Amino acid sequence: MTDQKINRREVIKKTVNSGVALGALASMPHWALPALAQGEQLVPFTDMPEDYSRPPARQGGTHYLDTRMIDDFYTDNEDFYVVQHYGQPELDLNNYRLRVTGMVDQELELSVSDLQDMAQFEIDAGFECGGNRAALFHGLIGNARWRGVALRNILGEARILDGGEEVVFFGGDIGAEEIRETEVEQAFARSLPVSDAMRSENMLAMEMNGEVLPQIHGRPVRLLVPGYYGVANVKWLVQIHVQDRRYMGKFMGRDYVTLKKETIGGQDRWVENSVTKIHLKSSIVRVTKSGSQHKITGFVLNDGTAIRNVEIKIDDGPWQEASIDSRSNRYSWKLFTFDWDASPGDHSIVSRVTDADGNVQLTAEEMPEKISRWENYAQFPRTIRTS
Ligand SMILES: Nc1nc2c(c(=O)[nH]1)N[C@H]1C(S)=C(S)[C@@H](COP(=O)(O)O)O[C@H]1N2
Ligand SMILES: [Mo]
Repeated sequence: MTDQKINRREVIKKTVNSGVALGALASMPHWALPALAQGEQLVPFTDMPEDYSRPPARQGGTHYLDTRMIDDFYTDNEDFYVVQHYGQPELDLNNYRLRVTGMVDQELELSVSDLQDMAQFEIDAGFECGGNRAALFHGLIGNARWRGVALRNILGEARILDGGEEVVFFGGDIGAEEIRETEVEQAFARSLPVSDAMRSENMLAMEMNGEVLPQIHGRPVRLLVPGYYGVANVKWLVQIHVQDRRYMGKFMGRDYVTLKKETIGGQDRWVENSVTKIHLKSSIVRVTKSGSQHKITGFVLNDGTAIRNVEIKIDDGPWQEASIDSRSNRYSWKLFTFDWDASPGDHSIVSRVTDADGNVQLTAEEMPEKISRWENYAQFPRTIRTS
């Protein structure tokens, strides 16, 4: 984390020393400057406003990042995107209890230290908000190393009873919702069928990138469901409830619901689905140059299925294979780079990812007809001017 900040300061110094755009730089805060290697420059996208930059995450608000700043495998905790729907509750950590209730043999009440005393594991996981989209240059995104307790150990301790089908995860944040002309208070909540909840990678996370889980990311504990969109990762988790039927709360049944046209057994139908597993997606986020050599960087996210390749297309050229960062692992994001011998002028560049099952990332035109803006995973052509 700190390495990167030092990096950015070093870059400011270097750039200032080389006398480039001194006035503009002096007025720019450090977070608006990309980390660059010596002699490297950021090449401007022409599809982005010239003065585009994003302030760091701060208490109380939402945050999406300037994806041109993506230069490292792990996202700084201060730059990881932030989304929530009912504010950011500050839970009293001394009196905090995670309750496990419902169709279990043994209900549980776990304090922060009870959770810390349980076996911990670590996992790299990247995710994006189900509402992430090209209009934000896909800034609702991040990748981190998480540490915490395996959800299935906790469910194992509670022992789910026969007939328990669904596990519901309640946050400590409560909002007022109007449902059929009646105002009711509801906690943010999401659910998983028992078989999905028992996956070994699901975590109750208490640390993010080696730091205590930041308050805005759900302190003291959040659920992490690797391979799923952000909405599954319930922050400020206070209760896990096992029940015998589907949970139909707002964020499962009404919001974060995609409406699209599908062919079902030969019949075209409009169908709705809750936002769950991350669709196969890649996007170019950054282009730098050193001398005349250009480097394209982008990310891939998906549900954890192995990736076959990422390809880049420049203007009307052929698809050419990019290199995938060797630190990539199953549930992390996968950063890719492509060395581009660019001729000066205006260009269109686009990436597409193919997974090991042969699924290819679709173009916007090939995407199913979709009403809601959730799950924006089409190829994202970018425009850029090289000199
Ligand atoms: N308790 C709670 N958890 C929540 C939410 C929320 O509103 N309340 N929002 C969800 C959504 S929609 C997203 S995209 C992710 C964002 O996680 P982050 O802010 O750590 O990036 O948190 C999820 N978990
Ligand atoms: Mo989200």
